[in-house]
Amino acid sequence: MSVFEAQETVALSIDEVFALSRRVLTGAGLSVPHAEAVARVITAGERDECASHGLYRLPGCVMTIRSGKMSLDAEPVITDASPALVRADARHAYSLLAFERAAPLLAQKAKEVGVAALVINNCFHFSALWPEIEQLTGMGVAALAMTPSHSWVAPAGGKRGLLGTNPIAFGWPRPGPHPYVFDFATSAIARGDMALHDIAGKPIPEGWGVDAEGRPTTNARAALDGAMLTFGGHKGSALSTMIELMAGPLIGDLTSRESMAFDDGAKAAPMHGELILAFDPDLMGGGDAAVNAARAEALFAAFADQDARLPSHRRYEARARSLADGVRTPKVLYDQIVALGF
Ligand code: NDP
Ligand code: PYC
Repeated sequence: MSVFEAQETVALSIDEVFALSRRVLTGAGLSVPHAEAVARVITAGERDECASHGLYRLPGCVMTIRSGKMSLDAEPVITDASPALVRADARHAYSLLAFERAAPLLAQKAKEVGVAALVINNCFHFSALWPEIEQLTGMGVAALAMTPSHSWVAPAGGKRGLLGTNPIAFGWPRPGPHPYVFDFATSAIARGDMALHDIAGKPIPEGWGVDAEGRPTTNARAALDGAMLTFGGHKGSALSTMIELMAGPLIGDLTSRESMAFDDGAKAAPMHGELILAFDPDLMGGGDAAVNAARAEALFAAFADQDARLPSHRRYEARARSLADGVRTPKVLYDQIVALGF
């Protein structure tokens, strides 16, 4: 349920969401290829009712553009680094164009070698990972993506920000339009969702954050100003640390703590790297691909047998609704976008 339930909304078609996003981003100075790559992902977020990574992000994008830290037009440099490695240097621009340009080569390499990696370096990153995972499953490969962010999250047992909200996402290709995909922050909730609680004036559940003195709080603003907590205690903390390492030092890029230091109070989007792994089920399965795919389908069917839903099922239902009827975005968020003046 949305934290803005029962509040005034504005109706928009999917095309209007894209046009609004593109207008704001180009108006703020982003080049057309970058603006359209970002607008596509914001539109997908709004369409799938992922409010924390939909239109709500536009004011933050404008703040990032105006920070002076980001390149507004750098063309990503894609390098065929080895039989199993693609490197994409985003050159201090947003990550999304670099991903779009490099993803086909990543999938091709996975199909040639079995498993391949895409390393994106030097990128500003604000987006949900599932749109990237869905692009890869659409190319017939399984995929795993992860990225640091800013050091807003205390490690298990700690009280101060050290780790990022560090999302991890996985996708498995399936027959039909709906792959198996999960995508979650390793903090108890995405920071975007915590901020939406603050805007809506709603309390947060215990366990999401601590205040600036390290005391448990149900006040979203206090937790945003203090520290967020990991999901699953020490388990989320360890998974988040793995992401810091795998999408940080392993790929020669910044940790969340280093990204925060780079930001130096500008309040721009995090700047770091991203690691995306792709796996070819045919090559790795080593046997009859159709039999292996059917065994995966049997696993998914067993969820339905006990009325358990698969991750992304809510998104796919929201997508169908939005494509038919458009979206309703909270007026308070829409007004913030209009106030940007583009
Ligand atoms: P959620 O906790 O809302 O959802 C996490 C995943 O769990 C989704 O795939 C969701 O599917 C699934 N899920 C939720 N409830 C159930 C259920 N009852 N049964 C089965 N599956 C379920 O997400 P988060 O708040 O953790 O993250 C939100 C987004 O924020 C992510 O897309 C992430 O990429 C993004 N993010 C980006 C960051 C960045 O640095 N770029 C940092 C942190 C987060 P469904 O959507 O269908 O509900
Ligand atoms: O919601 O945690 C978040 C987030 C961080 C960077 C982009 N989104």
